[in-house]
Amino acid sequence: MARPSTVVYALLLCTLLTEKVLSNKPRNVLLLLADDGGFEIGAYLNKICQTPNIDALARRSVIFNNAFTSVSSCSPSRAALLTGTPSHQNGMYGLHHGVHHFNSFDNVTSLPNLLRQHGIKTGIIGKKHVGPASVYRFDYEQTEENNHINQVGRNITHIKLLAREFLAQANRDNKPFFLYVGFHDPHRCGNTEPQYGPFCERFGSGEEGMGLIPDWKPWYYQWDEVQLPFHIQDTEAARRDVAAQYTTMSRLDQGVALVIKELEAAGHLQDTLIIFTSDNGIPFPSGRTNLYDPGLREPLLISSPEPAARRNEASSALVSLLDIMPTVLDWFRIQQQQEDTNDILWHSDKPKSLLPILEKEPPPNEREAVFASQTHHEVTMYYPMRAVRTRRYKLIHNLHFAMPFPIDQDLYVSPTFQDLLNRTRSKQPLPWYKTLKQYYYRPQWELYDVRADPTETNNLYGKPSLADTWAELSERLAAWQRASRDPWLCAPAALLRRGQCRALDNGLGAVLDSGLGAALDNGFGAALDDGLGAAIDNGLGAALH
Ligand SMILES: *[C@@H]1O[C@H](CO)[C@@H](O)[C@H](O)[C@H]1NC(C)=O
Ligand SMILES: *[C@@H]1O[C@H](CO)[C@@H](O)[C@H](O)[C@H]1NC(C)=O
Ligand SMILES: *[C@@H]1O[C@H](CO)[C@@H](O)[C@H](O)[C@H]1NC(C)=O
Ligand SMILES: [Ca+2]
Repeated sequence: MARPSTVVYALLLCTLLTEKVLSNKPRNVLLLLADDGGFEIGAYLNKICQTPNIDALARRSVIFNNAFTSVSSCSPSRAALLTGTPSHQNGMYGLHHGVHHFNSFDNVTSLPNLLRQHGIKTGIIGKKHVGPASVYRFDYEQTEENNHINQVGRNITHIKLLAREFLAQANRDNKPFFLYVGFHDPHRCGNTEPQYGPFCERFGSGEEGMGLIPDWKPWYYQWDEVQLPFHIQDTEAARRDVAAQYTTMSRLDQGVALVIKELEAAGHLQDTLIIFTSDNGIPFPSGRTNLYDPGLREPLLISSPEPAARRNEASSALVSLLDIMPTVLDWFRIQQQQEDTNDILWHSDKPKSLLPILEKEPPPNEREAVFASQTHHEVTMYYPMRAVRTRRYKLIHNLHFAMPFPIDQDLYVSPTFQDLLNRTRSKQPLPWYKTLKQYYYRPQWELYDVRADPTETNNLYGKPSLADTWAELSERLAAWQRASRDPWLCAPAALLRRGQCRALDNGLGAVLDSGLGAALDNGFGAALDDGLGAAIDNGLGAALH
């Protein structure tokens, strides 16, 4: 009788030991970041744009259907992703490069700095677009700071060779690694290098004067066959723009395959967590720089090599790119010290590790929420907005709503936006879901039932039946702003001083004794709409010619 149980115990012991050994084996992370990438992906049900390699990654991943960036702008989104904090908390209020010159605060803790302290080798290839250098230091950096952005961000042959170099170094150093590949595709380039087409879709195509990227086989599309998102006007000019974007997606897609192949060749496909996502929405109206869903919603694929990991399964959990940092730390089993605050936050309103979702789909929860904070894109584009989104509702607070919504240079010169301007000026038919006037002038509060109204066209703010919903969401948004130390907490009705909102008596709100945005007045949106109509027609043409 003793023998079988001894065997059982021995087996158990063995299993426990193996598990212990396995759990101590090196684990790595590969983060693949698209630039302005959206859902032009087969795995996300685009039937026209061909992305066989991202689709193959999706078959080994959990496919997140409700992932959102916390800010729809390049540098702020990257800073948020690398710190787990919204842009208003880490100080990256807008773009980092050139005259925009935004940086995070010097005292911010970033993912690469934290990982390095724990003996993990960190590398970045491609677009970095954040600073200061001391806050975002990687051991290995091949970025726009020491290369031409097209070489490290779009030349996938070059990117492949750099990934090979980094992985060889990590193997030689015998260290676990975090490799961040910041593709510049499918970003526009009509503003910077129009000779390559609106999306740089001809860069390296092998056509005369375009150079060659040996590993890229471009896919070309007919303008009349593209799958047009609801927020882009249905015209030939816009469709041709989207067709160019699709061609650029083929370079991103093949680049993803090359980097994963390098990972495999270096012997790390079985011990690396692979994350694929994008920094902000697509560079079209209502996309990038907007807190509407086309600006905030991102593709997110996470592929875990763990035996128990879900594969080729969709998750409907509401997640934020702010969750990436806790996820990576959890993967490396690093405890992050949480800053102590006395603020009461809903448990789900803090960034959280997504690793549990990779094993089991959490039950659908109507209480889940994601948050967004946008302040600038370009330095001239001051248009602060804060938003909270649950599965059912989205509340956007346009803090400086009386100003026209700003347009970035990159979008402005695009064929799609030029077409909107031309048609509006010449009063041609504009098959679009908005008018330019509506696009520029937005009310202070926008409340949408995103389940019933996914295009966010029916603003329910002020509807008596939703008064409680608005009160709850605006309080929850204010609580998140307070917990994340938002300098804009009291705007636009009051001034923030020593943690208190002090009324400005500017007609935008009642006295803010509660210290919460909840006291901001209601019924304001209606008054505003009327007041602005006349000013728009006059001011618009001059400002944008
Ligand atoms: C970090 O720096 C900012 C800006 O100087 C400051 O407001 C903030 O209190 C600092 N945070 C910490 C934790 O020291
Ligand atoms: C891309 O990189 C490869 C390898 O460095 C180089 O041979 C090729 O000329 C580059 N292509 C372009 C278009 O710059
Ligand atoms: C818009 O109009 C300008 C000036 O008439 C013209 O040069 C341009 O090609 C037009 N663009 C589009 C996209 O229609
Ligand atoms: Ca971007």
